[in-house]
Amino acid sequence: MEEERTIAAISTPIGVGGISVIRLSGKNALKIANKVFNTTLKIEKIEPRKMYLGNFIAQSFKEKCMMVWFKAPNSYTGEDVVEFQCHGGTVIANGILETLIENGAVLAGPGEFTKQAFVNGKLTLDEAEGVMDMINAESESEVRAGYNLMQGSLSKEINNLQNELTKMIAKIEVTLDYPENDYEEQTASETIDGLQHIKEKLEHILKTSQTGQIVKNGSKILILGKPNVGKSSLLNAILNFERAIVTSIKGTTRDILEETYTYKGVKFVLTDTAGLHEANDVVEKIGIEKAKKAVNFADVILLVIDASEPLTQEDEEILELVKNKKTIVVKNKTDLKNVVNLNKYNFKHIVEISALNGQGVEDLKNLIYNLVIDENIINSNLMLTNMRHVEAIKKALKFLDECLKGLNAGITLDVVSIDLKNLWMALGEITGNNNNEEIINEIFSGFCVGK
Ligand SMILES: Nc1nc2c(ncn2[C@@H]2O[C@H](COP(=O)(O)OP(=O)(O)O)[C@@H](O)[C@H]2O)c(=O)[nH]1
Ligand SMILES: [Mg+2]
Repeated sequence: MEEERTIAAISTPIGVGGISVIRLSGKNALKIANKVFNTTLKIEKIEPRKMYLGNFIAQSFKEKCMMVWFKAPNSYTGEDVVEFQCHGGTVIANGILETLIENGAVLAGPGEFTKQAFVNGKLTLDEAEGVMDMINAESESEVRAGYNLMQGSLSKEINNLQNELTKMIAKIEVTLDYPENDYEEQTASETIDGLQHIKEKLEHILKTSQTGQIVKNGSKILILGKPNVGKSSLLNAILNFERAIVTSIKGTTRDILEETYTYKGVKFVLTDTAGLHEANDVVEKIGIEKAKKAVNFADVILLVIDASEPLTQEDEEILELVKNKKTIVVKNKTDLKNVVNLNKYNFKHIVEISALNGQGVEDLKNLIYNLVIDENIINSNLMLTNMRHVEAIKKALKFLDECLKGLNAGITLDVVSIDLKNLWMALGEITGNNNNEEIINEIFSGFCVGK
């Protein structure tokens, strides 16, 4: 029977380590544990949230380990949960898991503990996604964003907006269904004001998604320039290790080279390219074509020029290629001379560095960060990092605009009410709260129509 299902899985990475954790969740968690785990206390005496030392009797070995019971509903999943902390080791953890399955548990599917938490109302959908984001985070800013999501920063906001809508819809429905009662009517202008307020909130949330996407996927930084200006040297200087081969021979970097680094807790994906020039070598030519294409996907372009020499035609062509992109012109080799003249160009960001001795590289990293990251957003507790949420908010805004358009054109509230419900549902997609029944309940509880 579905409700009897008790799931089990190893919750720590498989491998050799100090400890492994095996988790059981479901109605029979304690019953199953009791069959395989011996401790000095009888099962009836075991208290929740206390650690017990005992012997786990696996099929082919015994293991001295700890057990803890989280009593429903006060557990991660909302069901009875039992966790075993055993010695870390593939055979031990697998043996314990197999024994649990042998004794009535079933193997948990991916994310099933968290899914169960959602089903039991412990987490909203977006909060569950926050848990996953934290686990998969590759930078500190991603961890912070995941934590905020998990803590309900988005779901609280969305719930508030849904509640505002619920009240509007309820008032409209009451006015329509019980016209003989003189309840205070929801007017069109009231609805417009209410919707404007929701629109502002949603647009404000949506605005955070640009920074959010960078936090989630990393910011793409592309190094461009003619051969031998020091592109690969710059990549190495930014990464702080010798990743790319640097020589004085033109065409040393023939393909695209991609590496990540973090700065102030944000992930950056840095790409070194083959120098842009007329190449005869086929491999180098392909590298150059790739570099030109990459221009379109970069968040910031670092255009490297050799400060110790006047600009050449090759430089000028590349400057032309990126003039409408978010570009930082990097004047390299300033340890030699600084003779290059950029007066006839209108670049806003010009940084002088020496990739050889590292001078100016920190300032450059800071400038890159400031160009892609809005600190107000990254430090606030609400930032959209998940495309599913972005799409749901865009969808909601579409319905909202439909409502406003209708209302401004004088369409009656009963017709508009359909789009209002669609808007409510689109918001509910974010949290998993899109059960229409709630609106119905609200109508009757909030307004007490009588009889
Ligand atoms: N003096 C000086 N030489 C540099 C600097 N950066 C790079 N170089 C030299 O310029 C040459 C080409 O460098 P590389 O990074 O391979 O250039 P790329 O072809 O643009 O990738 C090498 O001999 C480097 O040592 C710098 O800041 N100062
Ligand atoms: Mg190179």
